[in-house]
Amino acid sequence: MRSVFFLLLFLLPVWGAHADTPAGMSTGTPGATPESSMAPASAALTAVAEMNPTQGNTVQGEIKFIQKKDYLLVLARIQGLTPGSHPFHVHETGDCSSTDGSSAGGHFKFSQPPTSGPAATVKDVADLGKLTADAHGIVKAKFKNKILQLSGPNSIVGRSVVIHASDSPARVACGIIQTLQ
Ligand SMILES: [Cu+2]
Repeated sequence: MRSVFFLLLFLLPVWGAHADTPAGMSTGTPGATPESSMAPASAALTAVAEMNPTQGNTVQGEIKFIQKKDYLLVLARIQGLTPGSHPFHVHETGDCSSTDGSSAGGHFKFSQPPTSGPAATVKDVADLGKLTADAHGIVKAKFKNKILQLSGPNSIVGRSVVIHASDSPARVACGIIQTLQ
């Protein structure tokens, strides 16, 4: 009898605590449900190219693409470059299997070129800008790109990013653009 009393003394606060937790959570649930149902949609608007070196190079890092309302935010974190300025582009084929990066093909082009807006007057829509590596070969940079998109007929998802040498068109790194799930 006495042991039952002690057992109750022990369990009651535990039950109490457990009873509080679901009640507390259920008050948060109505707000949490729309947020979690939005998560997959917002995740689809972010893509990453994991950059790997071509043969004879040590370039590594990632290029992240985040779709904002009016532009595509491009975040680059790359190491192993030679110091200086490196052009980088979206290339048409999502294939980095060749040792020299040539499998990525030529520059990405719109399959449905727009006739108006900023993209209509740009000569090379594949141009992402230049990565300027410091003395340690490191770049952390961000770019606002008003031309490229992660959805629609001209989406760059499934294409590749190629980083070039600073002094030649040689391809020093390649990565396939993939959406984050
Ligand atoms: Cu290129």
